[in-house]
Amino acid sequence: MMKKKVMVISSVLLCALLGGCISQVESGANKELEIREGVTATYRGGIVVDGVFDEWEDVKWRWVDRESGVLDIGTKPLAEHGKDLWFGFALQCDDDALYVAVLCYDDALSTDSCEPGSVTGPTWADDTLELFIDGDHNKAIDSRSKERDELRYGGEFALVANGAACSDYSGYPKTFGLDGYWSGATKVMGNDMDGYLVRYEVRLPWSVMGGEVGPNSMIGFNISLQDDDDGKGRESALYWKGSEKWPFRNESKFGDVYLQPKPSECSVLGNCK
Ligand SMILES: [Ca+2]
Ligand SMILES: [Ca+2]
Ligand SMILES: [Ca+2]
Ligand SMILES: [Ca+2]
Repeated sequence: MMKKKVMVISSVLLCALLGGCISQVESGANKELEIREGVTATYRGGIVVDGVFDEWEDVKWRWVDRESGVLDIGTKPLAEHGKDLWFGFALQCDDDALYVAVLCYDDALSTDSCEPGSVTGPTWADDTLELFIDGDHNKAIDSRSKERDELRYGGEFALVANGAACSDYSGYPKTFGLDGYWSGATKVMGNDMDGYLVRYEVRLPWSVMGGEVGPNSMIGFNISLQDDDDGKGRESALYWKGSEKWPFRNESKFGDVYLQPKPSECSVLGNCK
């Protein structure tokens, strides 16, 4: 019952926030199909990374809550009332980059551990979006081996609700906002319903995935929200997919994402989905 309630709330909020209803709200019944078939990042030009979701109204959103997602077993369970934390996300791409839009509902906003504008710091200790890329799609069991050889194909890219960032656990540390590397924007909205909505919009160019992927290829992808509700460290970490232990480093449990080519090139390539 609680899950249904959350889904209804999320649909209503999106209608209000985006100025139009996002039609394809993912339900638990579709989850198995999604896992089997993977996810497509649809091709779209002209995405502006500004925390405004004009470009995300007609794409498929996926929803993750305490029932459908995976909790990092090293963190506290989310509260049962359903208002602790949940999020939705969508993926698009163009010739140069993967774009991620995230809408997160959280009952208590906390960003005390990272200074706005910083590009290295304990981002996991705040309300933070984390994106994980397996750019060579080899599904490594431990992407954080001390040799760091997996990280040149991606790794972790974290963006705090206040705009602080960290990519120290990727192959591209301290590159947030630099030309040719990754970027992102956030918007925190109101405390209606006794909570907050945070929009995250992130651009991850192929260069931070090793430079060998792009439209018409597959990557491994995962996403999490860290939830700090009372300052200092986080309480919970909720993932789209993953192993319960170390979901941030086991690529074999990530989701599969197909990067759609420009539609006009599909007939030439012959294998577009
Ligand atoms: Ca935008
Ligand atoms: Ca919370
Ligand atoms: Ca929080
Ligand atoms: Ca904190």
